[in-house]
Amino acid sequence: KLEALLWDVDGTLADTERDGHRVAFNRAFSDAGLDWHWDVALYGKLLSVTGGKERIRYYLDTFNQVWQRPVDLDAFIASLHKQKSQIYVELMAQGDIPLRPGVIRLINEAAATGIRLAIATTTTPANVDALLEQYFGSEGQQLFEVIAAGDVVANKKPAPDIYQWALERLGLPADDCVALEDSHNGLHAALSAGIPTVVITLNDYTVHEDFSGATLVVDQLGEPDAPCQVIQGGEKL
Ligand code: XBP
Ligand code: MG
Repeated sequence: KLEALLWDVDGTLADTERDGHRVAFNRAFSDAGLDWHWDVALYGKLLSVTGGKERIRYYLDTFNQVWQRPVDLDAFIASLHKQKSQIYVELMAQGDIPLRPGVIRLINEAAATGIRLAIATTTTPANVDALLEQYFGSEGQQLFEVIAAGDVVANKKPAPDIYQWALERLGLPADDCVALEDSHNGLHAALSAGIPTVVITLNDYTVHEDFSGATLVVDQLGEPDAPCQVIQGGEKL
């Protein structure tokens, strides 16, 4: 029996990356007097590493080796990322980051039938709070019983840690749950934790990734007047 849905945030609950996280990173760079700019194409490559602080480090290691690093690079990245997170929260509150189609409907339907809801994401907890506040108001925090986010685990997706953390707090075995994901990294994390996974491909950055192992792949969650298209799987449902 399906007991709980575990939601990824970035790309799954909302269209956060290109006009949200990417814009916030670039503004933080400019605020810090850096001449770095992550265009849409470069950001696609950087998305192979999850987590904002980890992504900045990956950018320096791979795409900007000439930049003169400060002695305490960890502290520098942490403060840059703090500024980025503040900007992201502002963008969310301005309504610049839209939810994916069908998300509200599925969340409400699940809650109405007693299916428990959780979040499992690599993003910063404050970003999740801002999203819940923006789209669900004061009820957002109650809607999701467990919010697993950011640095609560040492290893981010594609490691299974964040899903294992969420399962422990829900007190459920993996096969009583379904994870909802939009990326190969996210799918890998959920499957490594043993959770059957539905992938929603409505993300230009991840649509061409390998989703083998997913229970079901659909283009979007859909609405009654605009149903989803099944891309892969579904036989087991
Ligand atoms: C999403 C991410 C996140 C955000 C940045 O991956 O990689 O790291 O891009 O968030 P997923 P922070 O959807 O698989 O969870 O800057 O807050 O770390
Ligand atoms: Mg995602």
